[in-house]
Amino acid sequence: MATGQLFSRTTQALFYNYKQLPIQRMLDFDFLCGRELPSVAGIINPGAEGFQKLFFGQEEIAIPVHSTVEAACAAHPTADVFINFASFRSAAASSMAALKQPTIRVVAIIAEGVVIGPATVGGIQAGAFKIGDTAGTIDNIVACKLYRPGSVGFVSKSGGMSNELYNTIARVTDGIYEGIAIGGDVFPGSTLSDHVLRFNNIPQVKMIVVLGELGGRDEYSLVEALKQGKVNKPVVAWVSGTCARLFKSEVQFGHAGAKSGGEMESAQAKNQALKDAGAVVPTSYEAFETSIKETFEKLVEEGKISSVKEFMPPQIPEDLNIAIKSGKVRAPTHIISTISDDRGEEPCYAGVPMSSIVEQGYGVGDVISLLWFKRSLPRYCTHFIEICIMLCADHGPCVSGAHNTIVTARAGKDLVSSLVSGLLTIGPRFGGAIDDAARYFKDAYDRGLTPYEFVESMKKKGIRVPGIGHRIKRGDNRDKRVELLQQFAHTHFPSVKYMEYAVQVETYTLSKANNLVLNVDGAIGSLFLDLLAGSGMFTKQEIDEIVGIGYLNGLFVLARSIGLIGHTFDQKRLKQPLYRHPWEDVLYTKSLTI
Ligand code: Q5B
Repeated sequence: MATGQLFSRTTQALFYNYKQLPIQRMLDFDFLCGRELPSVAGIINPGAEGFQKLFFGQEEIAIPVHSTVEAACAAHPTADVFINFASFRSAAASSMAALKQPTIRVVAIIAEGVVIGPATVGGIQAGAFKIGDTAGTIDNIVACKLYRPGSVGFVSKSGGMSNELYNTIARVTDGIYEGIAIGGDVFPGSTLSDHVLRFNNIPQVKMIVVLGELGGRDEYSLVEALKQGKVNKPVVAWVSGTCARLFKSEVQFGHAGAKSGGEMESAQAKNQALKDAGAVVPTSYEAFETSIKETFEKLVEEGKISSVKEFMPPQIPEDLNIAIKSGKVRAPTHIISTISDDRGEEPCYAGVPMSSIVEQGYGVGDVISLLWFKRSLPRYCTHFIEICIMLCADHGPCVSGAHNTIVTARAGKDLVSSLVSGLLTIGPRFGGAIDDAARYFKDAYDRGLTPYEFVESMKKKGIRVPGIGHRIKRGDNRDKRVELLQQFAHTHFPSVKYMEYAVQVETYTLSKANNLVLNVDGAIGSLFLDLLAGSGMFTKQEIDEIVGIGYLNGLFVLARSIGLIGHTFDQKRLKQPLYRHPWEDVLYTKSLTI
């Protein structure tokens, strides 16, 4: 690299603070310029490590993430540019850490909110390397021909005005070779003359454009360099802020350093000094473009600039989200959801906003209606659902599910593991017979089978009637839960035909054995058939679908989760040790031949 050259087409940077957009813009610029090596070697994200996926053209690449500046520099010894996107709170410490690294040659501090400096929008070497968001959008970069080098070295205090000048220079010359914004702070990291002197040493730079501004004395170091003959390339310069004289009092412009101070710091005085030192200084900002144009054309006439080889930069693939937003492309979705939506101001369950659910005093039964059945059900229906949940919440520590949860909790497992261990026992014999009870009772009733025909046909098939039978309940010790559900339905349901059929089935099974009672699963299964058929809220087809899919075991799963969670907490609270089943309770035998 020539003396004074900061960047090349193989320069790589370390990027401090994970900011997806500016990093992606740097990589898009690389692709536009035909770089083979991504310009970001690594990301420093304090406290985090791993990789970040970003696009390099159409491909995705994984950029390493390091937790410290030191680790990043050690991992990427050839990355010699440090781009600091730290917050103003950590900008100083992270910049100092970078400056201490022997591998770092250039530090660009982009930190927002740094008041006295240094902070910059960045810089760009056309066709080679770009710092962060410099030069704006890809469209602007293409319009300003920054994807390939021209012959103009440009330095500016203002980052915003840099974009303006990149455009102007692209229109009236062969384009930018390198552009740097030093920032308009009182204490910039580098001066205008630092860069002009660098440009003077870069053979590809044939002319230099400088945009200063009122306030401070930085432009005078350039005046000195010009006077001392240290710059032998044409310099076109303008110091903006001439309008400050129109104000009676001191004026502070956008930059901390852009303040009208004494006469020496005025734009007029600095423009005059630059002109006297030999720079081409226009009479106004409007004439700046003409001065740049004329200076460039003179160099072309003198044969000092040969024409640039033009090429069409590749198209950067558009981000899918942006393209979708603009209506340019359509993409298939991968999931359909019809029960809830969290995209608006507040989440909705089946179209009902959360605030309505709270304001209108909805209960758990209403929420289940919305999320499972996608409709608001009459109050007696949602009340019935809530009663099912309450009655099935627990049935003591000895039932299969609770036992498993207790054993799991005592093995030291966490809440979710203990809960799931209990839930996994719910099935055709324990708690999970509601759907089958509804299916078989509905089929038998709708086909007009007598309880005798139904039970005996099941026996022939070798199937136990779901919803019938219990380990501890008997004809003379009925399940209270079943009685409570039946009482509620008798009072509130328009019809209880399925439940009455189930009771007739029970009467028959009880005649066979005293434990073949209608159990809680059978009661819920048959009564839910009555709810579906009698509420007038479901079509026949919908009822068949609900029974076919099997919604109703969900009631037991949901309800029993409450109890299983309680059993987990109980065991933990009681600090119960690991459970081991006693030997005495196991029949150890070798005589069985099964
Ligand atoms: N037999 C529940 O059986 C149980 C028969 C039957 C025709 C039947 C059994 C059964 C269907 C599934 C069902 C839900 C396994 C139950 C629940 C939640 C719980 C639990 C809790 C809670 C009980 C003795 C004789 C045999 C059998 C015959 C039995 N059931 N015949 N249809 N349904 N029911 N599950 O006591 O001639 O001697 O061979 O599978 O609805 O889980 O509290 O504990 O809240 O947690 O072990 O309430 O009924 O009876 O197997 O000794 O059978 O009766 O064929 O006849 P048992 P077994 P045989 S509620």
